This record gives sequence, C-alpha cells and structure tokens, in this order.
Amino acid sequence: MSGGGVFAGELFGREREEPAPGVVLLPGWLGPGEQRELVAACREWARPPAGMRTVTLPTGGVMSVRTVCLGWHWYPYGYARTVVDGDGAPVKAFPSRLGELARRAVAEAYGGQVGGIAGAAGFAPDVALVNHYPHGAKMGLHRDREERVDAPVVSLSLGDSCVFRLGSTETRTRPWTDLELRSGDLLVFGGPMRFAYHGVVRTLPGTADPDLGLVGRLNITVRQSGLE
Ligand SMILES: O=C(O)CCC(=O)C(=O)O
Repeated sequence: MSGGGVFAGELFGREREEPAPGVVLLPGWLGPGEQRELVAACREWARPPAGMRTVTLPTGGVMSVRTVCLGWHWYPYGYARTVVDGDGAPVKAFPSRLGELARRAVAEAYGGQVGGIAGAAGFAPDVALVNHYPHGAKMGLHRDREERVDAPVVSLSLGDSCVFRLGSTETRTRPWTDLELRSGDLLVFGGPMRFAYHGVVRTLPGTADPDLGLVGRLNITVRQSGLE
C-alpha cells in the first residue's frame, strides 16, 4: 500500500503500531487515489433516501457527527433494515468492494496471526457506518456492542486528522491511549480489545490534503453484524 506522506519532523515516516493486543494501526494504508475514490463513494452513499442523518440518543442528546449506514441501519442501540429513526427508507446495500477492502485490511493487519484473533479467520463484514465530522465534531467514548459476533472492527480515516481515544473493555475512564489518525490510516481492533471503549476526542481542522476535496473528517467503520 502506498500513501502516508512523511511530514516535517518525521524523518522516517510513521510505522505500524500495535497499541494494545488485537489493535493494529497501519498508517497511510490507503493511497491518495483510493482515498479520493472512497470520498466520492461516501458522497453517493450520503444522498437520500436513507442518506446521511443526525443521530439523537435516548438521553435526548444529539451526536455532532452525521452518519449514513450501509447493509444494516445502526440506531441507538440496535440494527434495523430500514432507517427507523429517520426517513424510514430501506438501508442502502453493503457494497461488496467495501467488504473486500475490509477483508484485506484484516488480513494485512493481523498477518500470520489471523487464526489467533477471534473472528478474524472467517471475517464476513456486512455493515458499514460512515461518519462525517464537521469542524468541532467529536464522538464520546462508547463500545460497539450491537453486533452479535466478536469479529474485528475495521476503521478507515479520510480527510482531517483526529485524536482517537482507545480505552479498556471495562471502563470509560483512564487508562487510555490517544492515537492520531490521519487520512488513509487503517485501524483494526479485535481480539481482546474488540469491545473496548473508544471515541474521537477532537479533529484537527485544516490537516486534510486539499486535493481530497473534503471539509472535515470521514470515518468508515466496517463490521460483521452476526445478524441474519
Ligand atoms: O471516527 C472514528 O474514528 C470512530 C468511529 C466510531 O467509533 C464508531 O463509528 O463507532
């Protein structure tokens, strides 16, 4: 994979990181062309019906990111085949090329140890959440736990960089690890960290390559629902 430019002060570029068991960060995994293609695809997926929407939580709080789902519609806190908390339209299909990309992501992240990570060997993703972070948006610490299986989560970042906070499986509080995710980065979390708390503390406006033509940040999170 190409991509991942070398920034001022980074003499040797950024390298693969494993901040916790089962968590792998591959910097610049998507090259500039692949990033542009994904941004264009996100624009199509964002269109109504079943397009990008604002999510209201049961507490009455409104999430600052806007989200469109593919394959299954995620709402707080479950999955449905229609946009039950929006326009009611059937959710858009899960694109097979996104599934292939996510399977390649898991294979490259876990390499030889795929068999050792729960759910990695037969990874069959069927749902994606595409989150758009306008300037100032963030996402509180939460766990992805509406899925019925423990297959890994694949996360692709596009546009502005962000500070991604990875906590533990037990608590929303410290200890946590903050990772900077940049455009093109791949983060996979599975194994013992599959149900870890995580969130986005802030984005870093203006850090995206202007050629990407994207204001803010996009995150594509691909998962296996385990639903029939
Ligand atoms: O934007 C991100 O990097 C994280 C997204 C996320 O945590 C989620 O969709 O559940």
